[in-house]
Amino acid sequence: MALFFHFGPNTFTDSEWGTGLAEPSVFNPTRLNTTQWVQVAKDAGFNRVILTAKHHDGFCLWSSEYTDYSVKSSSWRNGTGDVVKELALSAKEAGVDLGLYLSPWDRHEVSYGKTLECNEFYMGQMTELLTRYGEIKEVWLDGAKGEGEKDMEYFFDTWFSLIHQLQPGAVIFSDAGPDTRWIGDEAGVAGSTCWSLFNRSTAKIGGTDPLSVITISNMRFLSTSRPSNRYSQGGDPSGHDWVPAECDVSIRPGWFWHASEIPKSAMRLLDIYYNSVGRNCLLLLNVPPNSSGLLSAEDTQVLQEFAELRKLIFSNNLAKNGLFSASSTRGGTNDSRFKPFNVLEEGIYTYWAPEENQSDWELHLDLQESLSFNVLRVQEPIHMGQRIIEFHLEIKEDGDWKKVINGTTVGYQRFLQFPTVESQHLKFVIDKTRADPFISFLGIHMDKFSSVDNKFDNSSQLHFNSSVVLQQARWNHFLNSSELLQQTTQNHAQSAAM
Ligand code: FUL
Repeated sequence: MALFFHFGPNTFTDSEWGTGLAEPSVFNPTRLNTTQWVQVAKDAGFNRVILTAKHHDGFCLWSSEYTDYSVKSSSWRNGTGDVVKELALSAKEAGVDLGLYLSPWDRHEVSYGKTLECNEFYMGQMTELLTRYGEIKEVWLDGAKGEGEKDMEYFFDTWFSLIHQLQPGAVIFSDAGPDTRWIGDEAGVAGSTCWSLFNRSTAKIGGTDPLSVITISNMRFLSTSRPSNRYSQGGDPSGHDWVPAECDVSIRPGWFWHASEIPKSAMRLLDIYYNSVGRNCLLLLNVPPNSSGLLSAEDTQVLQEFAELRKLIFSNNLAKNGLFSASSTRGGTNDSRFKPFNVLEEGIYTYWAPEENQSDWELHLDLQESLSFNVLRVQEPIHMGQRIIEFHLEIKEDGDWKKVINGTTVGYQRFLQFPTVESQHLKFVIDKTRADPFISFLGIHMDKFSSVDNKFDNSSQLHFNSSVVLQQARWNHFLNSSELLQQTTQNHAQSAAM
């Protein structure tokens, strides 16, 4: 998971897509503290941060030699400041990865629209960013631009070669990869079938966004959502390229900070987590720094609660004392390399493998006592590809096997929620696979917070896909903040006592 920081003149002018005409002097974050940004990320369990080094307005958060439209023309630190540098230092000190977003669409730059000139300008700025600030782990770019904007060609392949040449370890994000792809929506929701396999040639980077105006909390701004893309959401089991998806979503309605907006609740973030991280994706959560240059207290509070929820649910694997057996084990039951018990070890490098050429693939689990649970967590050792197409979970109830939930695709990590069940015996069955299936992790968990039982009842299902406000109201109904805080405090007290 990574935190996204949208920051720049828009933060001070209450806008989303800046026109590129805002005076540089508007940029004046008097208390800017990138160490706080990184610490918040780290404390909430995010190990990467990505900054909008330049958004569509063209204002550079570093001092670029290719334009004066940057921090050097602002009054912030008398024009000597460099946000990218400060963030790079804070991230390095904290051991958190750094990524940078350099928008190709530049509404300030006069060469925008002149293909050769503008591509050179973009590559010049990219070179500055990738040679001045140490190791960059991700480069983020998109093809977004407003309707009626000047036409020009972006030399994507040349850019990608330059990036890989200057930063061989950097992952490049765009609508079509090459290394990680946009999931196709800005809600943080992946397809319930989600392959890392993909055909890059089938996807297109960008297009023209409709400049629709939406009203939230009496504030009007441009909708930044792009048309949804089902191909990106699901990936492609026959795809030739390995391009895992990244789900970008903002903690607030807008990408930039606006005084009038409030963050989503921790319960909403948990739901997003199930639908992104729990569906084989990276989650890129935007938490916009405010006009003081800090992450706002209400956002950091929600992030802490979100981290606490994940800990309460996922730190206790109910399968940990279980006895595992399998339909078959490669090398026989005495071969410890592929034994079913390996699925209890965290990570992807130890795994259960069945004998070759089987048609049944089952993992049996005896919990040694009857337990209640409502979440399944599965991982595949993806260094050997993504293989599983369909699977299901069964429990033994009154002597009979009963199906609890069906799923499609696992990949790096898959979470499945279902109404709470109680049993001592479970069977994880792989129904369809592209090649011999392997399982590297299997967890059984109890989520007491999502009220998933209500999620599965028809009346509440009606509301489930509705607006943030409705969802928030719904979550608040099940768990209000003070209840969660109480739980959090109790938990801290318990760990302190241990
Ligand atoms: C989009 C942009 O238009 C938005 O402003 C935002 O930066 C989002 C993450 O990507 O393409």
